[in-house]
Amino acid sequence: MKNKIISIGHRNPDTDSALSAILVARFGRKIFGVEIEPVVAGDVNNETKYILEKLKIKKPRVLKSVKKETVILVDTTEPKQIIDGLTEDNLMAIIDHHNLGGLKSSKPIFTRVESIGCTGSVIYKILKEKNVKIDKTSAVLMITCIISDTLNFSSPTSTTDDKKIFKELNQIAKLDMKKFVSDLFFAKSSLKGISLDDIISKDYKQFEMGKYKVGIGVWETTAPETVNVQKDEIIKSLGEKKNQEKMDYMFFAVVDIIKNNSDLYIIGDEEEGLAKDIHGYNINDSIMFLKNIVSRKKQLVPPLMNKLGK
Ligand SMILES: [Mn+2]
Repeated sequence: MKNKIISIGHRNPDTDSALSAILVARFGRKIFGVEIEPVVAGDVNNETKYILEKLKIKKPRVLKSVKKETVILVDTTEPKQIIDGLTEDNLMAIIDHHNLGGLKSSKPIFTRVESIGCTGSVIYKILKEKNVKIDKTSAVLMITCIISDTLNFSSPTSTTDDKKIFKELNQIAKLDMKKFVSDLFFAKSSLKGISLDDIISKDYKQFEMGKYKVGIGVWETTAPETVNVQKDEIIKSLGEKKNQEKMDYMFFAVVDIIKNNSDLYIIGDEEEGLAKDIHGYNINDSIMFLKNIVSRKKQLVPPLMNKLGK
């Protein structure tokens, strides 16, 4: 029997990551000519839960490590963010919208990485090229990827292509966007069932920058104060996480998705030096306010890599 084929995104899956795995599986026959099971590399967040319940889609199974499965990887190529057990031998395809993260392959594989707002938009382009008809539920899933990852087109990661794709998709989905975005962002910000540890780790990514290991967590919310009231405990936990994971630097940003600013938590002297060097702002009570900064990928990671190495 041939190995089972799965689609999966990065650890600590965000909405684009989880829904892209689902979309790839929904169109598995059309894109790859095979049956695919969508899985996630960790529990999905409240925003993802909300949209899956709304669309009556089953939550994907959580997979802790890859054994014999053949893998279609979505929304990352960064080895540090990939599920355990994934090697070049079981990698079949990559669909992503991040910087190339150093994955290798011994044989040619399907690879589609674009500089665009979300993996959902990349999947849309592939479907369009193949003349695949898109059903209403899939259109809503792709719209959700776009809105969630580009923060309703306000992040600098958002492109004109995402806007165009969104318009085409909403001719199928016919969503009342004002209500849709407000409900989605409400779910994104929800702290229901979320522990302090979840706040830090739900959207946390590790990076290798030169010889340094850097951890960056993000919490996107319409109400930063709901997280900032827990700042002292969060900073304490971030310090512990930094030690446990042997990180050289550990950052955490509370992103205000209405005003499009961030509160960057400064947990120690190393982080303070680096953040001041890069952004040049003062720090008040362990927070550096970053005006018009909302994107880890485009605004936090690149200047860190310029300082520390790629
Ligand atoms: Mn993404």
